[in-house]
Amino acid sequence: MEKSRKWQTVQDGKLLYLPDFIAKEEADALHSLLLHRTAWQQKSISLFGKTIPQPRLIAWYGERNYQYSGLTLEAQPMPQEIIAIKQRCEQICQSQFNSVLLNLYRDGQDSMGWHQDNEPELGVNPVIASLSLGASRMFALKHTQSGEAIRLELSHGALLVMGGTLQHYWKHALPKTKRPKEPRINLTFRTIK
Ligand SMILES: O=C(O)CCC(=O)C(=O)O
Repeated sequence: MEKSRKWQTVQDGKLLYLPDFIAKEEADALHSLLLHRTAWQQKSISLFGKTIPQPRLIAWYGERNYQYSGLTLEAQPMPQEIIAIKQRCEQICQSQFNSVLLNLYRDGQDSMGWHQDNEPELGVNPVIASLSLGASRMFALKHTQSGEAIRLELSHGALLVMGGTLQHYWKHALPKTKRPKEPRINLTFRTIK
């Protein structure tokens, strides 16, 4: 995709991709702070009648609890350094966020399966701002009807924003990789209505 500060229109949705949203030194400091200071949790989900630990660690900050995949995440107050980044994302997106999900992928075997961020409490056409810190990983999008695929390498300090009707028509995932990978932290800013 083109490296511009403008929304890119894709089939049934829009994306904004800023590979250099945060400069390296600042991204290094934020990655290290979040890695060591976050009270990371590993939740379990039910899949085909089995309870299995999610292949990643998470934390949830905001004003409200969040329910997804049968889990309830208890809201914790957002730390000041995350509020500062949230405000910069809000400026770029021209949207307000009141919550953030942090994901820690400890290595290439940690992952996120295909899903849509379409829980009713996110609103009809949610804007989701996703900041990447640490190891670069492939992010995959797939149109649910046409099968069109988009792959983006999300590197240290990159911001990807999903908007418009994208969550109605596209699934997204962070696949596992066999390549050796250092930890990656992802912050997805959202609004819980
Ligand atoms: O880690 C990522 O880039 C994806 C995160 C994601 O899909 C989500 O939190 O819904």
